[in-house]
Amino acid sequence: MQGIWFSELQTPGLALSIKLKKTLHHEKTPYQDLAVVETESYGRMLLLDNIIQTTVGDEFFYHEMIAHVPLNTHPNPRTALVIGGGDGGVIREIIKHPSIEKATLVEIDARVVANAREYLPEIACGLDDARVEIRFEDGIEHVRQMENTYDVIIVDSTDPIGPAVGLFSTEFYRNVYRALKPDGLFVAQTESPLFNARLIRRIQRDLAEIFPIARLYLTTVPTYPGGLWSFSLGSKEYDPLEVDWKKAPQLVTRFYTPAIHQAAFALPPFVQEILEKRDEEEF
Ligand code: AG3
Repeated sequence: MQGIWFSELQTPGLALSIKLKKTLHHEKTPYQDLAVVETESYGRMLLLDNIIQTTVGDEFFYHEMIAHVPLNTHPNPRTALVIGGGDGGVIREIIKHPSIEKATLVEIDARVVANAREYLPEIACGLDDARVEIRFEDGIEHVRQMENTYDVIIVDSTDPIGPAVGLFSTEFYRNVYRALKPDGLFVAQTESPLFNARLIRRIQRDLAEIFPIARLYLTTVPTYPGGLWSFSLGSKEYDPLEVDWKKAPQLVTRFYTPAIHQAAFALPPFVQEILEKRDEEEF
């Protein structure tokens, strides 16, 4: 293959390769290795520790689905918390909701936000909205300290390795429950149904123990492992399958619609099986 290619080793036996035009920026932050590169097919791309976080070309699948599903499930979301998400993509979607009075971004690494502002303005553009507060602190600690505070909590984390491990723990989900208002709900990105079946099953079981309503939904993200991606939702009161669409705000989106919201909860049999299997039956 001619030219310079970036390959993410998505699993020990699978790589995704993208042809690069140039490297725009590279640094070691106190938390991770960070690079912004220009790709041929997807425009600019953010890498953390050589793992694709987002690209300008395909970010909308992920950011719209992680944000609008919970925000439209809540009939009147006023306060939202994003953990991680330093590129600003989730915040950009949250502030499309007219009911939102305050959106708090808790990102551990200030350099992610600074570089997104500089190199990914299409994604970071919502961060200057007057309703947005940015805090550079550990999301795990933040949630531990909060009680009865948020209508919606969204966890836009990296893969469950290194500092993000705690964001996939049972204890964290219990703290999220406490940080939510009595009718609040929570969504986390929960990786690939093809390659992280055991993780998804464990998270769904944790959420079903903690929240009255626990659901899994799917979207496609071309640059993530397997191309099919999962989100796990825990809700105290509102069911994402019972949205009153007449009352939902009109949103300008590229992927999300009410019909896609509903359809995202239709699980193919192989995903349904993930939820039903016992751990010892793991393939
Ligand atoms: N959060 C990262 C999702 C995980 C991607 N995993 C991977 N490529 N192996 C995305 C941050 C976007 N705001």
